[in-house]
Amino acid sequence: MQVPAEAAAYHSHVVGPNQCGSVMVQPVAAPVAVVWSVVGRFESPQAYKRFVKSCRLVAGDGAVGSLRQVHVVSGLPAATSTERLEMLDDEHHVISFRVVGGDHRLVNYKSVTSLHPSPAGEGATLVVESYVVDVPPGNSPEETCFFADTIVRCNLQSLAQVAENLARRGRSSSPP
Ligand code: A8S
Repeated sequence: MQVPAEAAAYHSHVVGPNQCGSVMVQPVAAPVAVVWSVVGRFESPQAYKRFVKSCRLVAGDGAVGSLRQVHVVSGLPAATSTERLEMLDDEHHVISFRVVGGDHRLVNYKSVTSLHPSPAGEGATLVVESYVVDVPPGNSPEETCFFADTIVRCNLQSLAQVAENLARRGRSSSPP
């Protein structure tokens, strides 16, 4: 799916010689404000990220520069990840974090997620997520991106489900 023009500026990463990256777009049948209520909370990635078991802030109060420690579910080649909030724009609905530690292979992973009103119609959103990451020794760029793409794709689908459920609940409980 095509990246909306207004999203391009947020997702033009510099990809170094030993890095890889990609951009993904996820349509969501829920308004931007509802999707943002799920995505825009740095301290609660477990609200939609399937592989996150738990998370707590280890520095800061949720503003830019805060650090979170994520514990990953078992079965993955990782247990924890320490992540720094790089950008949080409540007005334009953009959030970005960088992986600064942990016991996994996605070194220097940096991601940006932005929300855009969908041209498909009122109350729908396009979520654009991009990342860059170092290619670890022993892996190819293709393998590295395949691994990260799989996780991000899964997170985006889960985000769509969570936001769509919230939007449905909101509609049914609002007065006629
Ligand atoms: C995100 C995106 C990714 C998270 C990856 C790609 C990760 O949390 C998992 C397994 C790993 O091996 C790396 O938006 C890491 O969270 C699920 C721990 C970083």
